[in-house]
Amino acid sequence: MISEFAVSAKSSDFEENAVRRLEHDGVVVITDLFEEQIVRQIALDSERVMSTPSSRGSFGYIAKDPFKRLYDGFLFSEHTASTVAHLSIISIIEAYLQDNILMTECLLKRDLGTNLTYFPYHRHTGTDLVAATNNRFGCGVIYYIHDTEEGAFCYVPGSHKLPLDKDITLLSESLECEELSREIRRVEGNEGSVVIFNEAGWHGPEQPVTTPRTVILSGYQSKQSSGNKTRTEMPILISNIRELNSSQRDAIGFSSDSRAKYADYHIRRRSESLLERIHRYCVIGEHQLSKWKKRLRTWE
Ligand SMILES: O=C(O)CCC(=O)C(=O)O
Repeated sequence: MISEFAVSAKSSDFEENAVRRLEHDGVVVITDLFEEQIVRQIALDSERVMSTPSSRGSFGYIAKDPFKRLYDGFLFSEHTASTVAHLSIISIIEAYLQDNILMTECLLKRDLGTNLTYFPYHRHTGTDLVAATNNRFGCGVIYYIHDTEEGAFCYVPGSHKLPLDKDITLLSESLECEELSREIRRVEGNEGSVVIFNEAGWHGPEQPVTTPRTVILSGYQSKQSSGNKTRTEMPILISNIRELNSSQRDAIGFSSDSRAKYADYHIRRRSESLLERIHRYCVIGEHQLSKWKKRLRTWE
C-alpha cells in the first residue's frame, strides 16, 4: 500500500522532500526508515502490553473507556525512544518549524474498532502555548504498529494554511465543515511507517470503523512556542535512553519543564465508577483479612 503522501527514506534527498510535502499538504508519511527487526520487536512489545489490562498496578494496558486501550509510549518497548526521536524525524520537523523542537507527549493507543465515533475531526489552535504566532507551532507524529488502511489517521491536505480561529477546534463547528469534509483523506501506511502532520490542519482517526488499529501517538512543538515545556510529564526507563545522543535527549525533554503533571495526563485521569469503588474496597478487605490470618497464625 503506497500512500499519496509517502516519501521513502531510501531516497537520498528524502528529508528535503518530506519538508516540501509538509509545506504543501501539511502531512507526509515516511516509509522505510527503521530496521525490520526493530519494527517487528515494537509490534511484539505492543501486543504484550495490549493483551491484558493492568490490575493492581500489574503490567498491562490502561482501560479508560470501552473504545480504546492505552499505555505510556516509552514504557512498553525499549525501541520507542530511538524510533519517535529518530534523528531524521527531528531534523525534518526542525527544518519545517524553523526552530529547535520539544516532544509533546508519547503514548501507545489501540482503537478497538467499536463502530462508534468518539474522537471527532479537529485541529489544534495552540491556545495552550506561550507564543503560537502563526500556524507552524507543532507537528504530530504517528507511528503505525501494523499495516493500516481502515481506521487510519485522516487529514485535510492544505488545511494547515487556513486561518486559525482559537474558539473553533472541532470540524463540525466550522462554517466550512461540508466542503472540508469532502477533502478528508485517509493517510494509509505500512507497519513501521511514520506520519508527520502539522497539528494546525484538520485531522483525526477514521471513525466509525470496525477494524482495530494500534499506533504510537507523539509529536513535537517549537521550543519557543511551547516556552520549552512538554505537554505533559513523560515517564521513561533509564536503560532505554543509552543510545540517544544529546540532541535526541534534548528533543524528548531532558532539559525542559512540563505544562502538566504525570498524574493529570488524560490517560490516568478519570472519575472512579461504582464498580471500581467496590473493587477497591474488596482489595482493601482482602488485604485486611490476610493480615489477620497471619496474626492469628503467629498467636498459636
Ligand atoms: O489517533 C489518531 O489517528 C489521531 C490522533 C489525533 O488526532 C491527535 O492526537 O490529535
